[in-house]
Amino acid sequence: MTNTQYSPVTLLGLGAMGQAMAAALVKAGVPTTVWNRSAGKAGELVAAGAVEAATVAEAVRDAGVVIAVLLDHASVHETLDPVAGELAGKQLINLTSTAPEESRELARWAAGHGIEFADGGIMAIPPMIGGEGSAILYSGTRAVVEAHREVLELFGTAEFLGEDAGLAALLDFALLTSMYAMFTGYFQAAALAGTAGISATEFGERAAAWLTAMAAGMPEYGKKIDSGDYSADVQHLAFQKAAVDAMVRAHRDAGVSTEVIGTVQQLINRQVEAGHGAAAFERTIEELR
Ligand code: FVH
Repeated sequence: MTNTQYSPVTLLGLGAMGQAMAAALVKAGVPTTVWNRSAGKAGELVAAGAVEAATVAEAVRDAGVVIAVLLDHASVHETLDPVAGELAGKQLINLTSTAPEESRELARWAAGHGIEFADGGIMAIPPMIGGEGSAILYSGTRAVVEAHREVLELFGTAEFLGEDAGLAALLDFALLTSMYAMFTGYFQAAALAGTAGISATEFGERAAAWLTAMAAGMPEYGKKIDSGDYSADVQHLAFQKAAVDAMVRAHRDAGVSTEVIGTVQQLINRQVEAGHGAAAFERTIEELR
């Protein structure tokens, strides 16, 4: 049964994420209209109380807020451009993963059509939606997020970052970058461990414990970076170079590619060659800035 305390929500896109979000809305009694490009994905949602629209125009007509959870920036335009007129005066939240500049472009597009816009970065996978640990970062027009905060909190913690529509996507992608680099580091390391007959599962358990302990040091790394003072009493870059050079040799000796650890080696080498061997490891960020 729908709950009249909520204004109607239209959700565009019923992929894995869109379905999880629509299910959370329906479960809470939010009047929910769904649309998906290809048919056959709304069955369970309709059975649970959602309304399926045949067209995007029909879907957005009576919406209090329209939420797009599509594949990418191009699919957002492909879906919304034809209904820009119908969206005028309405509120739109894009939860599709888009690069920050793409989010800003969407904000300009929306403003040009009289649409109030906020963008979001989903820090969760579909099974997490509505549960503990699910969080969504928002930026753009604060009023859009605040007007629908109660509904948005059904997906996960809703954090508003600021008026720059690209900010949520930027932080989302920064966090994802750290995750991709961490998992790729695990793949590199598991390949090395595998040459000694250690399964990726067993190594994964060890790596998870090790990385959890090490990750606690990140804010301290951040303090050093933010201070700009890269002086180091111990474990300076020349020391790190010796260790990473040995790790690269270990991979070569074992017949394993050095692509991931080799990139770390190159960054450290460039800093040492530039005369920063006595500086802290954190100075490696200067190679990336
Ligand atoms: N799934 C996840 O773990 C991640 C978590 C973090 C955030 N991402 C982003 O969320 C967006 C949606 O992801 P998804 O998991 O729902 O993705 P899919 O299951 O692949 O569904 C894609 C939907 O997009 C529709 N679609 C694709 N192209 C078009 C188009 N040109 N016009 C209209 N709709 C389009 C697709 O429709 P169909 O193929 O079923 O017809 C799906 O509804 C995404 O940005 C993630 O990066 C999820």
